[in-house]
Amino acid sequence: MKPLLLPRTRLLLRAPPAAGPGAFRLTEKFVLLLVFSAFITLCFGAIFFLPDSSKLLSGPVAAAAVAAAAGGAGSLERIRADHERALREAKETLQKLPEEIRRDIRQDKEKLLQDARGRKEAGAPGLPQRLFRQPVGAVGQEPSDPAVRQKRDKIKEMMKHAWDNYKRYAWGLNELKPISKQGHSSNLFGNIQGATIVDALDTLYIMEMKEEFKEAKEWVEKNLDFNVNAEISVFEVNIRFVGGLLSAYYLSGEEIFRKKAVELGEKLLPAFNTPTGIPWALLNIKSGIGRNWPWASGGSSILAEFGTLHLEFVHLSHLSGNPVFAEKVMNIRKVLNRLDKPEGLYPNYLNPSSGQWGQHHVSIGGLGDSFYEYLLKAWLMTDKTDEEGKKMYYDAVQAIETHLIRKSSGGLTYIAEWKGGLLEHKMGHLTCFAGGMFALGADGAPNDRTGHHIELGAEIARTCHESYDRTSMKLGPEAFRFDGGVEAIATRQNEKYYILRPEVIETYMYMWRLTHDPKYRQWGWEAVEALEKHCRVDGGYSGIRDVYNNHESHDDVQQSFFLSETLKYLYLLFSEDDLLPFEHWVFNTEAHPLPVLHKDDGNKEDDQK
Ligand code: DMJ
Repeated sequence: MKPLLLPRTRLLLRAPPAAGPGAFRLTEKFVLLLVFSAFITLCFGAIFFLPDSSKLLSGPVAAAAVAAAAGGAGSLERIRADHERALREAKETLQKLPEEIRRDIRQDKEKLLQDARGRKEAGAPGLPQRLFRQPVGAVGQEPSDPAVRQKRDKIKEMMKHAWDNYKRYAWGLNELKPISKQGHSSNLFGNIQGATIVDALDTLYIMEMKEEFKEAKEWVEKNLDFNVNAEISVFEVNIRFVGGLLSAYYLSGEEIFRKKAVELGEKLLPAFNTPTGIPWALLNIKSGIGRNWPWASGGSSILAEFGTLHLEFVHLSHLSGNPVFAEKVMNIRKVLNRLDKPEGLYPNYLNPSSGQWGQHHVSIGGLGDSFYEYLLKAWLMTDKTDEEGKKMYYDAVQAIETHLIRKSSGGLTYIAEWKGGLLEHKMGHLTCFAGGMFALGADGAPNDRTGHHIELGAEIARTCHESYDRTSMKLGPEAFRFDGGVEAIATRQNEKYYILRPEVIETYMYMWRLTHDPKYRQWGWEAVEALEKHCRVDGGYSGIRDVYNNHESHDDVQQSFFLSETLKYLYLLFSEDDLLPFEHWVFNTEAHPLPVLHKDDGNKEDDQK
C-alpha cells in the first residue's frame, strides 16, 4: 500500500520509544503540549503586534509623550487611552486565526498599492478614453506608373539618408550638422530636445519606414521631456512638437503621442496670460513667464506666430476633452475682429497689452504667412463649418489681391510687401506657400471665383519656379525682387541663401493634386535633382549660402523641416491622391497632417467616454 504521508511527516508522528526512566507520563505530556502551544501563540501574536507598536511610537503616542513631557494630566490620560487601544487591537489580532491575519495583511497591502497607483494616475493628464480607428489614407497605394514609383522610391531613399545620418551623429539632439557631423541646437526650442525626431515621425509613418518609426517612438517614450527650465518659441514648439505629436497619434493611434501632445499644450497655456489673451512669442515653460522678441515693434506679438496655433489647439481640445485650448485661440479671433484693419489688411505686429497694432507692415511671407493659411485650414478642418474663419480668409485674400498682388513687366505675378501704404517689390521664399493656399481655397471662393483662385495659385507657382530656374543651382533664394530691372532674382547678398525650405515644393504638391498638370511633377523633380547635386553630403543634407554661385558653400545645418515638410511634400507629389486625401486631412504649417473633424460624425464618433 502507498504511504499516506510524506516521509518527513511520518517521522514526526512516529510512536514514542518504549517507556524508560526518563520517559514522560501521559498527563505530563499533555501539560507540556499546552505550554508549548501557548508559547507558539504568543510568538505568533508578537510578530503582528510589534510593528504596530513601532508605528504607534513614531506616531501619536510619541507625540503624546512629548506633549506629556511638556506637562499636563490630560496628556497622560491620552497616553493611557492610546495604550489601551493598542492593547485591545493586539488582543483582537491574537484572537484571529492565522488565515484571517494573513487576509488582513493582504488587504492592507492591496490598499497601499491602490493608493500609490491612484496618486500616479492623478499626475497624468487624465485623458478621456478614446477608441482609435484606422484613419483614411494613412498609407496609400503604390503609384501605378513605374517611372513615378521609381521617383517616389528615390525620395524615400533621401529620407533614409537624412534620417540615418541624424541618427548616427545627432540622435536625441534637435538637428544635425551634416558637414561637421554633430548635433545642432537652436534656441527656438530652449532645451527641449529631439526636434528632428518629433518632426519626422509622420513622414516615417507615411513612407512606411516602420523600424525607424518604432525607434523614434521609443525615443519619445523614454526621453522626450518637457519638464525643463527653458525659454522656447511658442510658435515653433507648437508647429513642430505639438503638430508632430498630434499627427503621429492620429496616424498610428499610439497613446504616448496623444499624452505628450496634451502635456506640452498645457505647458504652453501660460503664454496666453496677457491683458488681451494674445500670447507672448517666448515662454519659459518652467516659470510660465512670457515676453516678446525685443526687436518686434514696441513689444508686439507677431501675427504669423499667434495666428498659427489654431489648428493644433482645436485638436488638443478634441483629444483632451478640455475646452481651454480652443477657447484660447477663439479669443485671438475675437480680438482681431474687434480691430480696424488698414485697407482690410492685417499688420504683422499686435501689442498684447494694449491690443493695438504695432508698425503697419503687411506680409504674406515671414511674420504674416501662416496666419492666412490657418484661417482657411480652420474652415476646412471643421468640415467647412467654421464660417468665421472662412469669412476672415476670403476677406483677407480680397485685400491682398487689391493691395499686394502685382504683375511684373515680364508677366510674372508676385506678392509684394506693404509698409504703411508703400509697396516693397520683394517676395520671400516663405511667400511661395501662398500658391498652394490659393488653390486649396479655390473651391469655396465667393462670387464664382474658383477658377480665378486656381489661376492665382498657378501664377504664383510659376513665379516661384522662375526664382529657382534663374539661379545657378536651380534652388530658390531666400527672397527675390521685382525692381531695379530684375525679376524673380535676389539682388542682396544676404538674400541668396537656401536653407532646405519647402514652400515652393509645397505649392507644386497642391497644384498637382488639384490640377494634375504634369509640369508640377516635372518641376518637383528638378528640385530633387538640385537637392541631390548641391545639398546632399556624406553626413546628410545641408543648406547653401549662395544659390547663384557655381560652387557650394554649405551652411552645415539639416533643418528639421527638411524631413517633416520638404521630403514629405515631394513624396506626396509622386504618390497617388489616396495618400492623405484632402477631404480627410489638412496639413499644419509644418506639414503635419491633422484629420478633418467631420460634422456627420459629430467629431465624437471615436470618443469613448
Ligand atoms: C517651417 O517651420 C514652417 O513652414 C513655417 O510656417 C515657416 N518656416 C518653416 C519652413 O521654411
